[in-house]
Amino acid sequence: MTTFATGTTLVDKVALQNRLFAALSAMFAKEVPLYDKSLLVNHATNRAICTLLSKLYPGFTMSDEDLERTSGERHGAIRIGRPDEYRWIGRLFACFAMEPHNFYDMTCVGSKSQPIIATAFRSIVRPEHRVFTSLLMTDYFDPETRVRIEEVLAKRTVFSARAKELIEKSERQGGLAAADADDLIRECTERIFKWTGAARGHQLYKDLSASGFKIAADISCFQSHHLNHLTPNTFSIDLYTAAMKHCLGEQDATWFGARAETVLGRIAAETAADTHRDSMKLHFKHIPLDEIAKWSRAAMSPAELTSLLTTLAAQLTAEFAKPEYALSKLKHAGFKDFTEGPSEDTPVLLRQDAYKALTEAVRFTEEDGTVAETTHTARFGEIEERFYACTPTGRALYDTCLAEADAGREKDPSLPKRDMAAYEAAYRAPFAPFAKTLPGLIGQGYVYARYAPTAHGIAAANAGRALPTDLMKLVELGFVEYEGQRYEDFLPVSAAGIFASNLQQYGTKSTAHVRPTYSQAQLEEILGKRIIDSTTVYAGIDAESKLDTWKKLGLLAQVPPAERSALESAVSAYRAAVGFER
Ligand code: OOG
Ligand code: NI
Repeated sequence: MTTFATGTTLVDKVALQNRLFAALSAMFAKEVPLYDKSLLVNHATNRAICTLLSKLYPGFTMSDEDLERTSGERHGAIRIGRPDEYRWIGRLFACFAMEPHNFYDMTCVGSKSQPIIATAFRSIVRPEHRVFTSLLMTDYFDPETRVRIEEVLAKRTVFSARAKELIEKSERQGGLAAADADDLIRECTERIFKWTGAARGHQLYKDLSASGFKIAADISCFQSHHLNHLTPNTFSIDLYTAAMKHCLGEQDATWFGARAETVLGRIAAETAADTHRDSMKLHFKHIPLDEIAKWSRAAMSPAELTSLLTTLAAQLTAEFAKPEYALSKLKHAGFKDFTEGPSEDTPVLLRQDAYKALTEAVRFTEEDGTVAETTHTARFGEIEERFYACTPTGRALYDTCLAEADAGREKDPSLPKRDMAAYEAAYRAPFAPFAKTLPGLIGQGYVYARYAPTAHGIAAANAGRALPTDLMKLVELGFVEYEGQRYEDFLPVSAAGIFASNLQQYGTKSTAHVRPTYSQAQLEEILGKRIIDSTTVYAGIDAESKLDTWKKLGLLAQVPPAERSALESAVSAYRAAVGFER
């Protein structure tokens, strides 16, 4: 809480962000019953993972409240039509401490291109929520189509006068008092992001769809910036997707039980190595690092472990037999066959999957009073699991491995359905160059981390003990603690794939006389603010934590000057990127 000069108490913006996303989730659950049910499935599978871990690490517990907090984060996707709307959206998110990160140019991702440029709004450090925000570029089209799109878009008012007034007030005061904050959240859930099914410009909708521009139809003809999807976080995407396929009636209980045992077995196998704590830090971000460091792995014979896995898988199968998980009774279009992103054993970036877009009722009302009742298929149900943020070298390697893995998958797209084990083995192979543990990935220079001296380390330094500068050696000695930085952004190629598969529409080509090109500066101009490059932030946090750790352990003078000055430059770049005045 900040007390404003006049005595008004302002609500903390991050707390407000958490409330906004809880409210959006409740809104979306009412709009889309299948989303609501998918949260139940996610809760059950996350709970099962926690039960397994509590058996493996006596002392590990997770209350329902903690489970809700830890798995409660979300990312949404919205698609905007007009630059002025886009600027208001940027100002709106700033009221919730969310700033634009990265420029995604979807007009040049090869065969998956779309007439879209985008950024994602999120908090700068340790974000919990994010919104991928697209802008339709009307100059991608021939002049006649462009005018038609702009005419339809010109007629809508997404931001009410009250919403604008609240945003301006927040900017003036540096935040909002409780009652105003409630009002702004209400504007979000009852208007700005709400799905109404009300549309305008049916002829344009039909023409755009017929010419392969379904994405433009989706953006131009609706009356709000409705959420296209709202993606929760899972502790195990493999367990969740198996559960969804089972609950949607695509796979039977026997298949699910066996798959659950395999997936839980992999997690249990990982816990045998000490490095498993690193993935606990990644997934359970509300638990302090020193708490995680205290748990020790229970002694368990192979037979005991097998029996534990069988029991847990059977319990979960029984849970999903309850009527509330009969997702197959709801209208749906099935679940995707395979998960996007790295292989199951490679903890980098993120893995995503989804139930396919639903067909929903829409009513077009024209100015002359003509009404057309029809349907629209765009909103889908994504899930994700996040891993470590890559350095540019790690990212380049990922792109190469992914291209090879994708090519392999395309040769036999039905393999995951027929033989999951064979498919997983084939998909793992191209990612072999990546180490599978955090220390391995750090050693390869592929991911970013964050370091801090322990009390033990400071005591050793104060006692004048000679210490090495090698951070991982210091970790082994117990003098430094560390964690991997989680990847908090998006993957444009996956995003383009998501657009394509959900709109049943593949890449588009510009119909303008001269194909326009787009730049980050152009989107910054539209937003009226700079877009933060997230790699600069990950690199800066990594560098700052290294320098700070060495400093506190009295080791800075021993760091080679070239290394030290490279780290100092990374820190200055980071400060410059996040320290600008808004
Ligand atoms: C946005 C797609 C991007 C993701 O997870 O990559 C996205 C959209 O469908 O509008 O959400
Ligand atoms: Ni998404």
